Amino acid sequence: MESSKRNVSYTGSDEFTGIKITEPAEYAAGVPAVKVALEHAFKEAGVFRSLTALNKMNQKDGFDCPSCAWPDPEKRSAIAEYCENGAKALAEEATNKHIGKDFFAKYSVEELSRWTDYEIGKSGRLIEPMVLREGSLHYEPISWEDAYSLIAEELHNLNSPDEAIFYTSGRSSNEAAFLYGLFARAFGTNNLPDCSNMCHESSGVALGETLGIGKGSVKLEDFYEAEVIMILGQNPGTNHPRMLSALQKCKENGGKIVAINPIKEAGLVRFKNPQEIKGVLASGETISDIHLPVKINQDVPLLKLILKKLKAKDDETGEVFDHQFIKTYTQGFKDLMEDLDTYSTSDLLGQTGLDESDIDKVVELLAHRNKIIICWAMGLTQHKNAVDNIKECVNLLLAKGSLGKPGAGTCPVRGHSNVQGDRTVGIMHFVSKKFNAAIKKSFGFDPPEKEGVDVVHAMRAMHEGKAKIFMALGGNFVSATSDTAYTATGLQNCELTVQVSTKLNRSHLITGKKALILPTLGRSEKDVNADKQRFFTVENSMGKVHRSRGILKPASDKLKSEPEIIGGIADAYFKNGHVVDWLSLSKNYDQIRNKIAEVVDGFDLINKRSKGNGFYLPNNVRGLDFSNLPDGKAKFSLCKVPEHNLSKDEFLLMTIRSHDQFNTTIYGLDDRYRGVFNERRVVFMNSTDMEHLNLQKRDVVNIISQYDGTQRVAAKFLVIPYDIPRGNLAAYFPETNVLIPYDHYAEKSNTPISKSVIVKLQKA
Ligand SMILES: Nc1nc2c(c(=O)[nH]1)N[C@H]1C(S)=C(S)[C@@H](COP(=O)(O)OP(=O)(O)OC[C@H]3O[C@@H](n4cnc5c(=O)[nH]c(N)nc54)[C@H](O)[C@@H]3O)O[C@H]1N2
Ligand SMILES: Nc1nc2c(c(=O)[nH]1)N[C@H]1C(S)=C(S)[C@@H](COP(=O)(O)OP(=O)(O)OC[C@H]3O[C@@H](n4cnc5c(=O)[nH]c(N)nc54)[C@H](O)[C@@H]3O)O[C@H]1N2
Ligand code: SF4
Ligand SMILES: [Mo]
Repeated sequence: MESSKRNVSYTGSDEFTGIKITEPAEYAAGVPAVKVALEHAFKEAGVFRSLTALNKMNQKDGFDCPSCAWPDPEKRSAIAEYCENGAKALAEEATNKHIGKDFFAKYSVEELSRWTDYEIGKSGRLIEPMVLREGSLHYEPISWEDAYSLIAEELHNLNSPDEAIFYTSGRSSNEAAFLYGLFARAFGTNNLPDCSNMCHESSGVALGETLGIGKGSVKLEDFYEAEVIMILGQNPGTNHPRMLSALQKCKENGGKIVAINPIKEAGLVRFKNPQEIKGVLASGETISDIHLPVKINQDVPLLKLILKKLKAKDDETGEVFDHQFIKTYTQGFKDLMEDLDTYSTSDLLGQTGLDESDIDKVVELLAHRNKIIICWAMGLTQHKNAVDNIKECVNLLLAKGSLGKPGAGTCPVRGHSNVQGDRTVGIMHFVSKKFNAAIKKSFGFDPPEKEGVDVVHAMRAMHEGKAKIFMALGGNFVSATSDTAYTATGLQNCELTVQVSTKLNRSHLITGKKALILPTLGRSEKDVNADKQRFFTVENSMGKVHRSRGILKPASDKLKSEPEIIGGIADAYFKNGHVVDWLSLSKNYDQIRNKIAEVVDGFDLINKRSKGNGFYLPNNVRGLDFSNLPDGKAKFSLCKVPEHNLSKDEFLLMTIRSHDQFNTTIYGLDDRYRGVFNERRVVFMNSTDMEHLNLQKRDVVNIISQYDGTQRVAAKFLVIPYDIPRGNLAAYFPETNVLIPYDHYAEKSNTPISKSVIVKLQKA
C-alpha cells in the first residue's frame, strides 16, 4: 500500500518468513517459559544487565513491569516476580542496540517503512532527538531546545487549539500523564485520545452506567477466595501470565474456573508454575474446569441463556438469585426477568454454537455459589455491542449478589501497565465538570469545556484535514488503530507529528510534513535530577497505586523523562507567560504528585503512601455505595442480541495477539502456545470450513472485508486448520488492521470492532 506523499509503505513487507507448525501446546509457562524469557533478555540486553533488571522488576524497591497491568501480590517472591512476557518487555526496553544519527543517515524513512514491524522494532532504542524536515527523507539530529521551539511555533500557527491532538499510550506514569493532560487543557483542547479508546473504553462505559465507576471492583486476594471465576474473551497465558498463579490459588482453595472463548487457549487449559518445584517437574495444574467454545460475539446470547436457566431454578426455590441484595442495591430486575422470557432457549443456544449440556454444567456451578468473579478483556470490548457484552456480565453478578463481598466482583483485566492510572489522572477526551473545577482551583486557569476527540474521531479529524498537529506520548498510532490506510493518510495530512518514544515504530515513518522523535527514558532506567533519583507512580488493574523506580543506566545521556519533555514543550509554548511554572513542576515529581492529590480524589499523601505495597484508590462498588447513580441503585440492563447476517461465504474474524508481541511491538515470530513458529501471516480456520472452501493447510489466501461499498484487503495469509468454531477466523493484529473500517466501532464507547470483522477469503 503506497502513499502519494513520501513514498512510504503503511504496512511493510508482506514476505513469508518460513513457517513451522506443531500441535497447540497443552500447558502454559513451565520450563520453556523460563528458557524463552531468559533467551530474549540475554540476547537483547546481555546477561548482567538483564539479570540486574529482572531481579528488581515488580519488587517493592524496584520498577513496575512495563508490560501488562496485572497486580503484584502483597508478599513478593524473592526469586522471580515476573513472567515470560514481562521479561520479553524488559528485554525490548533494556536492549543494548541503539539508533541515532548514523542509523537515520543510512536509512531513509521510505526504506525503513518497507521493513516489517518486527525488523523496525528490533533496530534498537532511540537515543537522541531527531527531526524530519519538510521534503526530507532522512531524520537528522536536533537539539532539545530547537525541538521544543519547533513544536511551540507550530502550535502557535494553528487557527484553533482543537487542531492539535494529544494521544497517550498506557505506559506513561501518573505524573507524566497528569502533566500532559494539564498542558493540553492549558493549551485549550480536550483532544486527548488514548489507547484505552481501543481497549477497555467499553468496560469503562458499561461499568460507569451500571455500577457508578468505570473500573473493576475486585482485589487480587479476591481471586484466592472466589468459588467461581468466569473468564470471557481473554487469553491470560499470553497477555496476563501471572494471572495464572492467582487462578491456581483459587483452584487450590476449591474454586472453579470457567473459560468462555472461541479457542482453547493454552493458559486456560493447564498451567505449570515456574516459581514452584512441581511446576518444573510435574504435569502442571488444570486451569479451566469448563471451557465453552462460544462463537465469536455470541457472549450475550450465552449469558442470557445462563440467566434464563438460573431464573428457572430460582422460580422453583427462590434461592438462586440474591433477592435481598437485589432489593436493597439494584433497580431494573423485574424488567430483566420479563425481557429474558422473550427469548427462546433454542434460539439462544443456536446462536452460541455450544452444547446445552456444557452450559448446564456452568449453570449448576453458579446456582448455589455467590462468590463469583467475572474477568474479561478484548474478546468482549472490541465489538459493536461491546458495552452490552459487559452489561450482561454485570446483570449476572447483580442477580447473584456477587459484588461488594470477598471473592466476588467485576474484573476487566487491563492492558497497558498504567492505562488505568492515566485515565484516573485526567487522560480523557470527555469533560468532567468536577475535574475541571479542581484544575481551576488548583492551578488558576479555566480548562476547555468542549468535548475533545477520541481515537476514531482523531483519525477522522486528521483525515479530513481538521487537525494539523499530532503528538503522541508513547504508542504507535498508525499501526494500533483500525483502517491503516485511512489513519496513515490522516497523519500525512498533518503539518507536524511528534512522537515521544523509547523505540522506533511505524508511527515515526508515516508522518506529517515535519516530524519529531523525542526519545525518552524507559521504566527500567534510572531517572536522576540534581543527583537525586526520582520515582514515579502507576495504578494497576485493581486500582492500587504504587511506586516504580528504575535501576539501569539509561540507554543514552541525551534521554529525558516524559515529564521533562512535556515541561520543555509547555515552557517553550507559554514563554513564561502562564500561571503554571512548567519547568519547575516538570522537574519535581513530588510537586506533581501533590498537585494530583489536590485534583483527584483518593491521592492524598500520595508521596508517603505510594511506598511498599502502595494504596488502593476509592471504589464505591467495594462498599456497595451506589449513591452516585440515578436513584442511588446499581442498574440491571436490557441488552440486545447481536446480529451479523453473514452470507454463506462470509466469516467473522477476530484480530488477536500472538504469544510473541506486545501490541504493535513484535518480540519474535513464534506463537508457541498455538503451535505456529516463525510466521505471523497466518489465519486460523475450522477444518470443515476449509473443506467447504476447498482449502488445504498452508494455502495462501487474501482476507477481504467489504463495508459500505469499500473493499479492504489484507494480502497473503497462510491457512492453518485450528480448533475454532465454524464461521469464525482468527489472525494477528496489526497486520489485519487494514481490514477494519474507520467508521465501524462500538456503540457508546467508540472502540473499533477488532474482534468481529466480517470478511471473505480468496485464494491468492
Ligand atoms: N504479552 C502481551 N501482553 C499483553 C499485550 C500484548 O500484546 N502482549 N497487550 C496488553 C493489552 S494493551 C491488552 S488490552 C491486553 C489484551 O489481552 P487479551 O484480551 O487477552 O488479548 P487478545 O489477544 O486480544 O485476546 C482476546 C481473547 O479473546 C478471545 N475472543 C475473541 N473474540 C471473542 C468473543 O467474541 N467472545 C469471547 N468470549 N472471546 C473472544 C480470543 O480468542 C482471545 O483469547 O493484554 C495486555 N498484555
Ligand atoms: N486489530 C486490533 N487492533 C488493536 C487491538 C486489537 O486487539 N486488534 N488492540 C488495541 C489495544 S487493546 C491497544 S491498548 C492499542 C495499543 O496501542 P498503542 O498503545 O498505541 O501501541 P503499542 O504497540 O502498545 O505502543 C508501542 C510503542 O510505545 C513506545 N513505548 C514503549 N514504552 C514506552 C515508554 O515507556 N514511554 C514512551 N513514551 N513510549 C514508550 C514504543 O516506541 C513502542 O513502539 O492497540 C489496539 N489495536
Ligand atoms: S503478568 Fe504482566 S505485569 Fe506481571 S510480570 Fe507478567 S507481563 Fe509483567
Ligand atoms: Mo489494550
